[in-house]
Order: sequence, then structure tokens, then C-alpha cells
Amino acid sequence: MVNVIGLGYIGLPTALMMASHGVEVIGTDYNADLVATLNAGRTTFKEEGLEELFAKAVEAGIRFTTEYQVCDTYIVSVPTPYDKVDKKIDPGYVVAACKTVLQVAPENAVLVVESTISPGTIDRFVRSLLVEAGREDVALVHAPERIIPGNMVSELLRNNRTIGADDPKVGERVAKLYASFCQGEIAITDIRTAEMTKVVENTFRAVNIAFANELAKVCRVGDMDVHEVIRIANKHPRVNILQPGPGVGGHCIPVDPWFLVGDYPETASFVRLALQTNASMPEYVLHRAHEAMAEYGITDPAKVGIYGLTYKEDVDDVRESPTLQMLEAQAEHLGGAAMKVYDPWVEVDVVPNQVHSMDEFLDGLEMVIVMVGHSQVKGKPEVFGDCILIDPRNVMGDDANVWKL
Ligand code: SAJ
Repeated sequence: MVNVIGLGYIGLPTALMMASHGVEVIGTDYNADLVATLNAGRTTFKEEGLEELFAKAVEAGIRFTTEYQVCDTYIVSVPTPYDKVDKKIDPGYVVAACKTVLQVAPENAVLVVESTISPGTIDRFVRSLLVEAGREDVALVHAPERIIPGNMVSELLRNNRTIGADDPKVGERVAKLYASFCQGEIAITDIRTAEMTKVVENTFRAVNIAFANELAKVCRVGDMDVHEVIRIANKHPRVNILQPGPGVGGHCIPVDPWFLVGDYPETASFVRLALQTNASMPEYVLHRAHEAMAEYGITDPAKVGIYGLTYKEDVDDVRESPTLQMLEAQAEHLGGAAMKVYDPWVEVDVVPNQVHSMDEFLDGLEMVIVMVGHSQVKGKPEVFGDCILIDPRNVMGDDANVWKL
């Protein structure tokens, strides 16, 4: 039996996937409301294919509880926030979960950490817990996830995976468990390498996006179309530049690379610069909007609205979103003008001046900054009526009233 600890964006789909592929699974989360919601038959976030997977897993007998279980394998999938000041990982949730596992785990149980952690976290923070608890019989494994929000269910099935273990035999055993549903290749390595590969994968993406963002700025100065430049450069068989945009959000790409910078501040200077470039984008968009306002003689910021609050298109997750970063920059440097904000994917109030319908949003607006290309608006500039559009993601077409990055 497998006890999945932490039923968030990664733990829940993982637990559901295993359960619907014949593994006996119990999901545990310390949040009683979340557990109650799941037990009432409702999922806790929107994701393509999640509801169907949930129904299958429930039919297969998955259970949800706040209690840790006695079982042979534990999968810890709890958040790993980072300290915004010193840029280091905060392993508090992982440590707390592992400690509780060690109190209930039977002899020779396997403790798998799925949460993203910086290289060396297991050595520094988890291994000592086994010694302190007199539980060195428990086998440690790190099995980082790779699924992309927006396509999680499909990627969970198809992506290759990494299993890091001290003992290759334990690695094989855990690989077999994941192979119950995973159709990709499963690489078995040591724990530190597994930790590093996860952070490296997200850092690669952050650096690539930073390159695209820098190109956008260069092309603006040099009066070139960055999208056309990247489109054509990518025709080269060995070039694959990602897309520039209003900034980089989510809980992974803008966060994980800091683990390298935080732990290796002298050495990881190139990564630091990439992160700074990405972090400069929300304010860059704001300056672009101000240029457009000046061009069209719009002086009242209340006539400018922000479409999109989530960190990317067609998800409901607002963590570290470029819009939130932009509003922060605006409050700090530009006096916090009261722009209206609307996102059809976000039903709860996250920021002041947030409205909950397109009609209410467009009422009185002359300009819209399209921060997220949700499918409701992608390729459909007409939904914004006559408004001038600031389009940092290049999703609004080439009309004269569309301002690119
Ligand atoms: N973005 C750009 N330009 C691009 C692509 C993305 O500006 O060309 C922006 C997005 O708009 C968003 C941010 O980057 O604000 C991050 O979005 P994303 O779609 O690149 O990635 P995430 O954070 O949703 O998921 C990433 C994935 N990592 C990689 O592709 C290497 C996913 O596979 C990981 O599982 C996930 O991080 C994670 O949990 O670590």
C-alpha cells in the first residue's frame, strides 16, 4: 500500500494515477477542509482530465484522510517554499512530513520524497531525521516530478522519470511502482543527482526564456520584430528559443533556479542574471503600456485594464504570476494606479480592483494589457472591442492597435 502525503498540484494527480492503475493508495493531507472536499467527491483545482481520473481512482478505492498510514511506501509531495531574501529552500514541510512518516512507518519502509528540493537537501535535512529517530532501516528515495500544469494528466502518463536511491535495488522497486502507470523511461540514479537534475531542468527553461526576453528588449531598441526573429531562428535544426513574455511565474521556473544561486552564489552568476532578466519583464510591460498611453493621449490609468491574473494560460494558479509581480512593481515605483483586473479562471478575489465579468471589466476601458493568453481571448482581439491592446505574449494578432513587447 502507498500513502501519498500532500494532496496538492502534484500529490493529488500522482495518488489518483496510481490508484487508477491498480495500486492500493491512501492520500493524506493535514488540511482537513481539502480532505473533506475530496471525500465529498470534488477535485480541488482545475486541470484537463483530472475529474475523469478522480472518478476512476474513487471507483478503484482510493481514500483520503488527515492521518498518516502504516504502509510499505510513502510518497511525500508537500510544498517547498523558498526564502525570498536568502534565496534558499525552506525544507520545513518536507522535514515535518518525513518526521511523522518515521513515527508510523513499519520496518524497512520506503520513504520517497517527490517535492522539488535543492541538491543536497536529503543529505542535509532528511538523513539526520532517520538517525535521530533510530530508523535507519527506512530506505530513502527522491523521485522528482516533471508534469506541466495544463497538461498534467497526460504528462504523468507519458513523461520519462528519474528515481534517485541510495540502494539501486530499492530504486528498482520504486521504479516498478511508478511503472504501474508511467509509460516513459525511468532512469535510476543516486539521490543527489536526482535532486540536481530536477533543478537543472527548470533552470534550463528559465535561462532559455530569459534569452528570449533579452532578445525582445534588444529587438525593441533595434526596431526588429522579436517574434519573427525567433520564429525564423528556430527553423535551424539545433536552435529552439522559447517565447518572450510579460515575466515568468508559477511555483517552479522562477523559484527552483534560485536554489542553485542561493547555494552557489559565486558560481551560478549566469543563472542569477537570467532570473533577474525574467523578473524585470513585468515592469518592462508596464513601461511599454505607459509609452502607449502617451502615444494615444490616455492620462487616466483607470482607463487601462489588466486581463489575466494566473501565471500562464488556461490554469487557475496565480502563484508568482507576472500580473502580481507587475502590480507589486506598480505599487512600488509608479504610485499604485488603480487598474481594473479580470481573469475568467480566478473566481476568488486575489487583488483589489478585481472584477468578475468581461462586461464589468471593459466598461470605461480604452486600453487592455493582455498578460495571459487564455483560450477565451487567444487570437480573438475583437473580444476587447475597440481597446488598444498591449500584447506581451503575442497572442492578439498583428492589428495596428496591438502593441507587442
Ligand atoms: N513562459 C514564457 N515563455 C515560454 C514558456 C513559458 O514566458 O516560452 C512562462 C509562462 O508563461 C509561465 C512561466 O514561464 O509564466 C512558467 O511556465 P511553464 O509553462 O514554462 O512551466 P511550469 O512552471 O508550468 O512547469 C514547469 C515545467 N518544467 C519544464 O518544462 C522544464 C514542468 O515540466 C515541471 O514539472 C514544473 O515546472 C515543475 O513543477 O517543476
